[in-house]
Amino acid sequence: MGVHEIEDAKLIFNFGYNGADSHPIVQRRIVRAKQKGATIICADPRVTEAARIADVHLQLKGGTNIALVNAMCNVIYNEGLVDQHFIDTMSVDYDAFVEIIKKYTPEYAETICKVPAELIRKAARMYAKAPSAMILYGMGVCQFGQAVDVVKALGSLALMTGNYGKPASGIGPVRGQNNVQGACDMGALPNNYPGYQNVTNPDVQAKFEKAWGVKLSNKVGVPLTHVPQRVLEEKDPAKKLHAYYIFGEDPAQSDPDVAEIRETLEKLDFVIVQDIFMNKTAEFADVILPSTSWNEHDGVYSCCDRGFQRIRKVVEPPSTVKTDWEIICEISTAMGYKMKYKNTEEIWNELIDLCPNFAGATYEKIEKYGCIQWPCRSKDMNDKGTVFLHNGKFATADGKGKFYTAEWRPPQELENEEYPLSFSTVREVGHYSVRTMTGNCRMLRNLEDEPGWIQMNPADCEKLHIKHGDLVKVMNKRGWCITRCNATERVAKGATYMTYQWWIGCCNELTIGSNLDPVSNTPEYKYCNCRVEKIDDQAAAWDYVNNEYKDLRSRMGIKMIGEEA
Ligand SMILES: Nc1nc2c(c(=O)[nH]1)N[C@H]1C(S)=C(S)[C@@H](COP(=O)(O)OP(=O)(O)OC[C@H]3O[C@@H](n4cnc5c(=O)[nH]c(N)nc54)[C@H](O)[C@@H]3O)O[C@H]1N2
Ligand SMILES: Nc1nc2c(c(=O)[nH]1)N[C@H]1C(S)=C(S)[C@@H](COP(=O)(O)OP(=O)(O)OC[C@H]3O[C@@H](n4cnc5c(=O)[nH]c(N)nc54)[C@H](O)[C@@H]3O)O[C@H]1N2
Ligand SMILES: [Mo]
Repeated sequence: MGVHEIEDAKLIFNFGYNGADSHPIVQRRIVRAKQKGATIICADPRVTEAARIADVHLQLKGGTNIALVNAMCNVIYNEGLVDQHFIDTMSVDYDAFVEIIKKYTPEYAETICKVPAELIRKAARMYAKAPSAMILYGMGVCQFGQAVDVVKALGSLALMTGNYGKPASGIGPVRGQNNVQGACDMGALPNNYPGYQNVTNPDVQAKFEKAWGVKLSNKVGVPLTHVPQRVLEEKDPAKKLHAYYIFGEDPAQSDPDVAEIRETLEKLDFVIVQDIFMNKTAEFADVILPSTSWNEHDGVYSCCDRGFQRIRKVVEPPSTVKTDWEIICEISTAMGYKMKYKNTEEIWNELIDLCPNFAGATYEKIEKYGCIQWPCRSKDMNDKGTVFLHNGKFATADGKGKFYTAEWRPPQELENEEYPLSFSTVREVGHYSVRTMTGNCRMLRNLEDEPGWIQMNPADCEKLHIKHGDLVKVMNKRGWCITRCNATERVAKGATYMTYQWWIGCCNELTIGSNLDPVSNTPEYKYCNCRVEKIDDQAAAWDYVNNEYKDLRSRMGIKMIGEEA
């Protein structure tokens, strides 16, 4: 499917995704769908903008996604709302799936999710009866120790109602960053070459060895979130990591449990950071390589709908700064493998020649059509690629959709007496991820600045005798930070939310790094516990925040107009 189809959806099931803050342009299409008469169901523990305009808001307790999805499937099954023909002809493993969902009656799910059983029934009936329904999901699904299970369960919900292979249906991961899909497509994963060709497949290995004239390893690499363990705990010398080449990533700010990350970066023998700005991680680097930013180089991005799009250089970079690909070529050459390309098109042509699913996506065609959605296998100018991945049959080996769900597993760290609140982390509209880019922009800093906010229910604030805007200390057994209290009815009692953009109000001092999804290795950013403490001396706390911020910026060499470094 394509992102534009959202506008034509008859029903949107918006699940753990807050487009209004994360992707305002996508959210505009959701609003337009609503204006055109679409029904909207939103599953989110907060009253997000999507929840506000929804016909049904399933305000579940954080960390209970699969219980809710199973219960919706249970209702659809028990009330005979399934698409039996689709199930019979297009799927496998339905019986095993039914065995699991049987237990998840809406009443049982209510005890876990805290969503009234009748509301679950209402949402399930709406979803199943819609002429076509589209699921959009985001980090409220992915950032849990149980994440991939939920994605598959949502896929099964679409499967049992025949919601595939037609316009404005299916299940859409609204991929996070503009080019995160591209990073995966290009093989920036521990287990794949470009084009999702597995490193353990001998034929694939032989193909790349021949193309590059080298001997390649058939071992899967290390996922980002395994790095601390490989540095701090690994006993096997063959597996222990000694060096870390980091580019386009700021783990000291964006990885969970940053105290552990700092220890990891300190213990490593050698750290290279390649970035367009100074960041927290660069403070630990032995070598810093400055590179050009998105408007200073050419390239190709993939959108979340598998569409390749060109980006073009519009600004001449300073003469001392190279593009990321030139730096990689020079390092590679210095290490003994002569890597040389004239331009990005030459790199792209080599890539598409080695990836059958991308083979037809030439620069010429991307240029002509604006966007080519892979798979695009032929160079024929009329082949514009594939809009519907699962059209007529599924893109699996047997052409069938595979039913799957699992029992609910609670998050690893729950609220307790010492840390009575749940703690979750999300995004905000005015700042981007580790804030190097938006934090260096005066206009955006005027909009919102350190030390960020913690969203709390007003009843919890009252109990703690704190007011909206007060600085508070947020802590758990891993760490603490200082931030401002945002008293808001948008969050339920007992739950708190911070955005992960802030350097001083740094929520990743608290997040948990040890509960990874077993398949995706994504950490449980969306759930751990915390305690919020009132700060009596507000003036001293503001001094602390301002001094820490000033210190950090001066170490990073950030200087704003009209400001001393
Ligand atoms: N302005 C801005 N835009 C961004 C970014 C940014 O930093 N700033 N980051 C980009 C990136 S990297 C990404 S990945 C995307 C992410 O975009 P989103 O997927 O929208 O990410 P989040 O805001 O982290 O989480 C989405 C929602 O999940 C909800 N949630 C929390 N726990 C649960 C739960 O247990 N169940 C359910 N169903 N929902 C839950 C939260 O309340 C939140 O509203 O945004 C991208 N866009
Ligand atoms: N608590 C909490 N933590 C989270 C999340 C959460 O929801 N909660 N979300 C997680 C998610 S989904 C993501 S994607 C990560 C994002 O976290 P990161 O990937 O660490 O953050 P970004 O801000 O996307 O950018 C990383 C670095 O890339 C640099 N950069 C930008 N453009 C270029 C370029 O062209 N070349 C080079 N070499 N560098 C460049 C930026 O200056 C920045 O220092 O954060 C994760 N961390
Ligand atoms: Mo992301």
